[in-house]
Amino acid sequence: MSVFEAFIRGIPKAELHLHIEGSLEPEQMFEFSRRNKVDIPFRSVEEVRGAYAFSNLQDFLDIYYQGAAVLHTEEDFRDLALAYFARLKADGGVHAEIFFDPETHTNRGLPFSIAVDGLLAGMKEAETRYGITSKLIMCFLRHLDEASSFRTLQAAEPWLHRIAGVGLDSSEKGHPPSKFARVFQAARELGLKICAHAGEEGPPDYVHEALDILHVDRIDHGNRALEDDALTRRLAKEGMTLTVCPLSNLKLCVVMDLKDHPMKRMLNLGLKATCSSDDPAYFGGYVGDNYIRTAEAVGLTREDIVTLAKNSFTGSFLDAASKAKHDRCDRRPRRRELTNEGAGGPTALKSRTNFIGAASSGETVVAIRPTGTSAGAPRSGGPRSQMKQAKPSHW
Ligand code: ES4
Ligand code: ZN
Repeated sequence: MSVFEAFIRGIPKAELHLHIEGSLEPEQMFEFSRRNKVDIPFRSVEEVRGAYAFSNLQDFLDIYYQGAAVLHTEEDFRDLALAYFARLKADGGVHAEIFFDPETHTNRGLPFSIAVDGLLAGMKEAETRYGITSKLIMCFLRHLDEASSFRTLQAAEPWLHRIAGVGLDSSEKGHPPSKFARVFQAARELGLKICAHAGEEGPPDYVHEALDILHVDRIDHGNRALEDDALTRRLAKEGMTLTVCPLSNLKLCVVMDLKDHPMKRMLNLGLKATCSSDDPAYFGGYVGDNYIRTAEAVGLTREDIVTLAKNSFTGSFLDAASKAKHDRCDRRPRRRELTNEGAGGPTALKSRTNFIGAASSGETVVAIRPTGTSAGAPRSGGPRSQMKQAKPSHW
């Protein structure tokens, strides 16, 4: 491992764009299919991986929904989440805000509680085991109708104190944010944070709609906003966080070569970009790989890496005190890392150990021990404590 790679993997970071169903590795697909006696149309892990060749988002989604069908029990969702958090830990992750797609599961007959309770159990265990804090974001599938999203919001009511926000995902083209204006308004009235996939495959207009109609707190992807200069300037001026996913963009042919990825351009334009993995089991890499491969491809500097890591906290849904704690982290590389740029071998590995070990030894570069809000802790006060009164008329 090179020194630069060790620096990237060691820097404390949050992952803000991760579909937990997209962390289902082929090995787990077989394990859960055996456990639940569900047939899958593959005979080996290699065959599954061989099927992961996509020309666009829809190609991927067809296989992704099929994969998610092996998840049946709370234990499956808990195990899935825990396996993801273990990988995040290895990549220097200290916080994650994870998406799940309730309709993917309720539409095949699972009660709403199975996915949400299983995931919350995994999130709680990850905090105990790995010190990783997390938040849960419930996504509406945009290829379904508005009524389905309202049913989902209603089904989520008993869990809303443990759900940080709502998102919008699935097939983008032909399903603009405006289709979900009313359900997002209802979610906002309930005090939920708002994000939406926009400008992944869809036009810049969808990013405008996400801002002006859904009133998003974050844009997921946002790549195609760069086609509109005024929109780009607006996103930069408003400090809107974009959760950018380079290996996803490559695998889904949003970019044809990682060298063409706009991450560097986004940072140079002053956009508040972050780096995430989206569906790592399908796209060939977790968050660390996304940072490293993008850095290599487009020439991200250490300063860019620090900016991405900082943006991942400032753009998170953590409260101000937790953000401040993460912000106090000193991310300066140690002298040896500066002088050994690009070098690999034993020195690099030693350097990584020092970086991570710095938390307890008080050295210059500190790996944060997070103390943020517990994933499962119920909240008091705030708009959602008046949830019942605030229930929207569409329910
Ligand atoms: C997704 Cl990459 C991507 N885009 C839109 N929706 C999704 N759901 C899971 N992965
Ligand atoms: Zn996504």
